[in-house]
Amino acid sequence: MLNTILPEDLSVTYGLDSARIGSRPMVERRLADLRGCFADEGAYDAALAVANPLLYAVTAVEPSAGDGQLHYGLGILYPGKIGQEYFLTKGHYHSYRPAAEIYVGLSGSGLMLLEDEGESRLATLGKNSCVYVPGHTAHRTINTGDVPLVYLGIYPSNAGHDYGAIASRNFRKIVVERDGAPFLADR
Ligand code: S6P
Ligand code: ZN
Repeated sequence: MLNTILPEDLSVTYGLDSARIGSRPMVERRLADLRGCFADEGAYDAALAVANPLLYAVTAVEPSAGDGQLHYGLGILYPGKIGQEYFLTKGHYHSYRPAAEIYVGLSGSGLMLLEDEGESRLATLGKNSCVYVPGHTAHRTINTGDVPLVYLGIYPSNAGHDYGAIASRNFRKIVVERDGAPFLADR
């Protein structure tokens, strides 16, 4: 097994400022890619009429597939708000629903919104904090600070991403700034 792993996948060096790993491609999500995610559609359209900023980017490291193997993504989520709602990731279930994930916060400060069919919960993610995302749980990352939130998400190689399920029902809760602090509100 070991001899099937490329040297560049065995150890990587990353930058906290850009979350880049060398010249590896990053999946980039701009404001226009997040239509339907933010609750305040008027504020979304107004912001998009002015600019289409980069909200987040992820570099995936996928050394090997197969039973027992792990993949990880290095993500950077920039600070900002649409209306009162903080910048966020699209969010997803794993296609293989039992697949859990561990998020390791590297820098910045934020939250993860976790939802299953019955419950919505917030968990702190940032420098010095980790989040365990159980299987069968939709997860979204939210930057509540004023600097980029950088994190690793480590998941089984067979997890896959299901964006459709969450795009059709959306998260039931939103995280907005209220009285200068993050607040979990109904959508
Ligand atoms: C993958 C893991 C992360 C996300 C990243 C971007 O399972 O949860 O690497 O892909 O945070 O979020 P999203 O919802 O656009 O994939
Ligand atoms: Zn995930």
